Amino acid sequence: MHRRDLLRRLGVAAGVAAAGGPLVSRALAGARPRAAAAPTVLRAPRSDDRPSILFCIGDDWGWPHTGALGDKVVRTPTFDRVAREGVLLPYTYCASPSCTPSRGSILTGQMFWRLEEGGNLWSTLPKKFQVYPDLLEAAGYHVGLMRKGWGPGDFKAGGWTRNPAGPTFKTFDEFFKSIPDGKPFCFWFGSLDPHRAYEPGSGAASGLRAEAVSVPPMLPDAPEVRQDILDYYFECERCDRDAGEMIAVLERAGRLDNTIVFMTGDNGWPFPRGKTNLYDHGCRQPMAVRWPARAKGGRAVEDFLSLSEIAPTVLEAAGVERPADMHARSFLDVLVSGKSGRVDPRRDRVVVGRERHHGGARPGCLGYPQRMMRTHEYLYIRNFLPERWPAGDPPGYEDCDGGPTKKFMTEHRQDPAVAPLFELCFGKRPAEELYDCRKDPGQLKNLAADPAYADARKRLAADLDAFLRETKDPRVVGGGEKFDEYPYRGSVGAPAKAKAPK
Ligand SMILES: [Ca+2]
Repeated sequence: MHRRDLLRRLGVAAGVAAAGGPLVSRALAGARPRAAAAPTVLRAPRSDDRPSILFCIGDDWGWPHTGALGDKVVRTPTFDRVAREGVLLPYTYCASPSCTPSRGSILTGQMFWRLEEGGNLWSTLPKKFQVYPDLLEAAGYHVGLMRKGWGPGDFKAGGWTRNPAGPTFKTFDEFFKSIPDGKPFCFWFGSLDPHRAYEPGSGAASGLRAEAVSVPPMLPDAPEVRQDILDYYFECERCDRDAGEMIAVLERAGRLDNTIVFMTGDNGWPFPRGKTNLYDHGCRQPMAVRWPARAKGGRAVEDFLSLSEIAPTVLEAAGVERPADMHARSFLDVLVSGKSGRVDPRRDRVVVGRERHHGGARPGCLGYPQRMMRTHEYLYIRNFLPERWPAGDPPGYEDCDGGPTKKFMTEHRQDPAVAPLFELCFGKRPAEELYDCRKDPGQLKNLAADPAYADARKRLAADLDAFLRETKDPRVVGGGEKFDEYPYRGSVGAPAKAKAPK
């Protein structure tokens, strides 16, 4: 059924895209490839006609910090090229704004709350959850990982002998040379950028101008904050540059155009009310996908997308059957549709959630359980245990990464200009939050108690609840307290960033 669906969809798409359906049809039938007319200088290694996968993910690279998404300061020529020649997806969200559950969802095609211990930071991923790199490898793909794959956590405790994102290679060149002739590949480039800590002044020293920065409304506009943003941009640019070097290798070898290149980040930027939060700056991601062999370029698609949908998408593109419990939808149909704007009317919402992030954020290693539903109009958030502190207990607020912006806000929390922002970023929150994203794009004014929005709130609450029940979220069907009981496999001290050689 699944393969027939795929062929039907691609058959429809063949009428739109010039490089029609026969490529994938042959791959599904197991046929050997014909030599493609590619602009090559180097021809080795040849692939069969199934698409290769280059998945580039920044660590804490948040929306909208790319040129293609309108940021006027950060320079991201690689992302911008992928978007220009591919599909820009500005309504893409991670499954959870925390490294481990976000990456677990990407790999398994499951919402993080279905991953047991894997729903928390610094956890493990039980081996019973199948991951797309393994499934592609079993189908004949050559698989590799560079730098940060699934994690942080202890994958061996879950029964894995290697990182669930694949076997580790030191460089992309080393991986590329290891591809056996005729094989498609699946590579995960997990940059360590732009995760904190930053080198103070690195952004300004690279030519970025503090006065050009647009400080979002939940942060104080102070020189310390502007410099912190520039230093974050410096690392976004390094991530973008590293991905560009891999794309250049593929291009020189004539392997680029039948490679699906993804560029995204695992959670929002590491600033107050960003990473670990369910507001746009916490969980909305830059996302662009380039695949000229099948997906017409130069398009922006405004459908909602979850990073948990990458696994079913690449499996469908490769003609590999998905596991029965991989419930996330594929967005291959959207990619190959050739259309822009809102393409699939069913993709009018996305759901994101969070369990335990930093193990030292609250006494007893407790998390902050919450779920949200985002539509084009609204953001609705349900906080299951509002008596807890969302950013972690004072005075440490350990669920917010340390850095100059957090330090500035903490030191100036009594200043009249900073106090309301400090409360927004670090204060307790009610059980329900509702933001009108059309009037309040910064998501600052909670309307959950406003009678004028009662209908919207009720509708979103019911829709969110229905989705959580359908996907068997322990927080609504029972067993949610287990997320607080799983071991925290990291240090409760501040996690250090393991920097790769520059
Ligand atoms: Ca991260």
